[in-house]
Amino acid sequence: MNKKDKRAPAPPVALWGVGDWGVRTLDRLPTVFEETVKKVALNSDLQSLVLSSTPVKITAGEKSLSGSGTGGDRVRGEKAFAECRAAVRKELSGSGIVIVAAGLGGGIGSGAAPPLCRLAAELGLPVLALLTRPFEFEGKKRAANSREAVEALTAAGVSYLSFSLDRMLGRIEESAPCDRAFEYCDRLLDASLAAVISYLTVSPPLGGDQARLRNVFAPEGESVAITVQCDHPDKILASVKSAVTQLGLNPAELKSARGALLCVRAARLPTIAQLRPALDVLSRILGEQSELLFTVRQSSEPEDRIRVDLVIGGAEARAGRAPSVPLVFETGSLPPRQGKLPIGQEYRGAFSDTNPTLVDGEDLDIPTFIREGLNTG
Ligand SMILES: Nc1nc2c(ncn2[C@@H]2O[C@H](COP(=O)(O)OP(=O)(O)OP(=O)(O)O)[C@@H](O)[C@H]2O)c(=O)[nH]1
Ligand SMILES: [Mg+2]
Repeated sequence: MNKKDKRAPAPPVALWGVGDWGVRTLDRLPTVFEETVKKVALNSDLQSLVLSSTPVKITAGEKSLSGSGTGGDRVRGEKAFAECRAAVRKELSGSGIVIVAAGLGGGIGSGAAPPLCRLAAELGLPVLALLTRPFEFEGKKRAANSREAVEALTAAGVSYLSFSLDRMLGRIEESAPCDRAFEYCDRLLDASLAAVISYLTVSPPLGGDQARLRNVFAPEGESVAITVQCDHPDKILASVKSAVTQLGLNPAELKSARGALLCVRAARLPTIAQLRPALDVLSRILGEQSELLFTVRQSSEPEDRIRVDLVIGGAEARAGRAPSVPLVFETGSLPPRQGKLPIGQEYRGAFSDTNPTLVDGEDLDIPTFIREGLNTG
């Protein structure tokens, strides 16, 4: 065995945060992933890198940008990446699967994420990207940056989950304060990322199959995600139904989605009997060609807090806001009488077992709107 062989093996996942949002996402990653994820922050903005707790940081565009942002210029972002390409290559070598997280719309995220993914692929590394597309209210320039970046990634054959922030925002009331809107989106995105990493870092058969996960990450279409919680493993089925309801996808969209990833986080792992009905429901509403993946993760939370994350990949793209579904906010304590929506809490949808679902005497577990396509938005 030579010296090189004695090194500790690389963590199975290399998570790259690109641009300001990407770097902040790294910092929010739950500590439970510390040993299985190598984090790398890539940004041109020195302030963002200095503030980040991520141990490995690469400054893009040291010469051309001197530590500042790109000012939303995608071409500058691409050039900045070219300047640090050698450092990136060095950091990538020997990696496990590479996940690139970037908020598209700005200059670095949109300009550097595509060449980073391409470089990783050239090095023979499996690559997945987790991307957000900007809110419509951020303007046309950011929309164009995002569109061009998505086109570049698609052309390079990169598998990605691409979340429309507008679509996510459609789920919360218009009266929600702006900062809370971003925060709400971040919670869903963080949960999606954690679900993906959980799946990748759990041994088969409960995860770890990169090729199957790639089936959910589509080189086209949109991703949608939802997080719900319940207080007993017997309620996982109801939670999954609630999650599906809140996704706001109509039956045709669900059938044509590329795939779904369900992640259950609980202090005590659920039994097959508790999990299977939920998977059966998903299996029935997804199409024959859709991938259905699930994983379970032990969490240090109280026994009565079971979290269910559902991520759908490759759904049909929709313009603008998704239709709102009425939300009932689940609160640990009484909500304040006035002020902000308790967006920091997890959500419960309108669906419950008491909703009318009796049509045709079949598929009784599926909410009415899923069966009848009423929610075509
Ligand atoms: N959900 C969420 N999205 C964000 C947040 N900050 C930025 N974004 C989204 O990410 C996009 C890119 O923003 P940044 O990451 O700040 O941009 P950047 O890649 O650093 O680009 P430049 O600073 O222009 O070089 C924005 O257009 C938003 O759509 C946030 O805190 N939460
Ligand atoms: Mg920036």
